[in-house]
Amino acid sequence: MVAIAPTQRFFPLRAILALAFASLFVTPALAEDPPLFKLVARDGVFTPTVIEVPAGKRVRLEVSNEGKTPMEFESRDLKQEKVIPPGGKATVTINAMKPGEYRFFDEFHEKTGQGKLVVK
Ligand SMILES: [Cu+2]
Repeated sequence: MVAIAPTQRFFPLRAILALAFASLFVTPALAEDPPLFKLVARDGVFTPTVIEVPAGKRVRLEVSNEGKTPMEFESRDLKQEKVIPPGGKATVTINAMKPGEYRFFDEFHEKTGQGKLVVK
């Protein structure tokens, strides 16, 4: 049997706690997600219909389908296409864009489901 001095015995736990505490202050820069913008679709009605996002930056768009029917978030300008069931949501990442207006629509409710992304 090897006698362990109290200081030695307690050091590992203290070291682990110190490391855990220190890790709270480390900013994981690489894990940072692009800013998130939210869009709600409800059976052919987008809320809001216009979303302003910064130019030259990747952004994420969270589309929630709060309607009773499936919707398809689609944008030829943004090269996106995603079917979202009622009650579902999807997040699409949009690459850095030049200033301008980019149309999107709900392909399953195209008459009324229209909106645009204003990049500036
Ligand atoms: Cu489509």
